Amino acid sequence: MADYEALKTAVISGKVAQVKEATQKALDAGTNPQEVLDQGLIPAMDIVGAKFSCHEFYIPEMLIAARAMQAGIAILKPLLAAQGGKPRGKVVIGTVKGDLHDIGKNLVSLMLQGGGFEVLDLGADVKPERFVDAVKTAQPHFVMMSALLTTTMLAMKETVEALKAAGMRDKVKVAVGGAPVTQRFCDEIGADFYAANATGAVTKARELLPV
Ligand code: B1M
Repeated sequence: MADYEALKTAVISGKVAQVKEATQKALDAGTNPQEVLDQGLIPAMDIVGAKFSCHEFYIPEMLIAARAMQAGIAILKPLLAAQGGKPRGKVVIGTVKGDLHDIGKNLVSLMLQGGGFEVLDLGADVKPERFVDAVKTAQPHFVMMSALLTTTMLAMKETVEALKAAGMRDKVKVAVGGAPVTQRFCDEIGADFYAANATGAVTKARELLPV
């Protein structure tokens, strides 16, 4: 059985070697990689966020925990991506302008690849014009934006406006997500769909793909 408490403690305290060991142990015990992610690595980052909110953690601790989490994700990555197969559709993805949080976006990207999508990942702090250029050149079915800060959510609206101004809005479905993003915000800015998590993003993208 997977020891999620050990895994969470290792992430929270930023112990890379212990995260690798606990992740590998869980897999060796036959645990599904998705479960290791959902019950070990992701909840650990929620605890880190709570500690940051109550000033128990500061930026360095958040960074150290993020690095430890990424060590666990690196082990899960080939297993999560393995379900892939022939590309079903193309996605341009990025974290919006002014926002450096990329762990959630990377997970969405990874799960999309696992779900059979071809993904062009623009990274973090992506300006609206870069999204527009990528939509013009790559001609994806979807452009997906991630934001983790209430302040940077507004860059999602700017990007939708930039797509409209470039005459590209009706050429692509726009999807938004990230902790502060809601369905209501999605509707307000005229995006096509909101997903609360990586699995939701894959499911909705599949539903909307032309057959
Ligand atoms: Co920052 N940070 N951070 N941070 N950080 C938060 C987001 C915060 C909630 C912490 C807190 O106060 N409790 C808070 C935001 C408050 C707010 O705006 N409401 C915050 C703050 C304030 C800041 C700074 C401003 C701190 C400062 O400098 N004073 C600063 C901003 C820097 C910047 O971006 N310009 C900052 C910096 C950082 C680090 C660099 C230290 C680091 C990021 C490292 C990295 O990403 N490479 C960091 C971290 C690690 C966090 C927390 C602790 C964890 C984020 C994370 O990786 N979660 C976070 C607290 C928290 O979220 N609990 C926090 C795990 C990840 C798997 O979840 O990203 O939500 P998440 O992604 C999920 C879903 O949201 C969804 O699917 C993912 C997987 O299921 N999803 C999508 C995400 N994108 C999607 C796109 C889609 C669909 C679904 O498209 C369709």
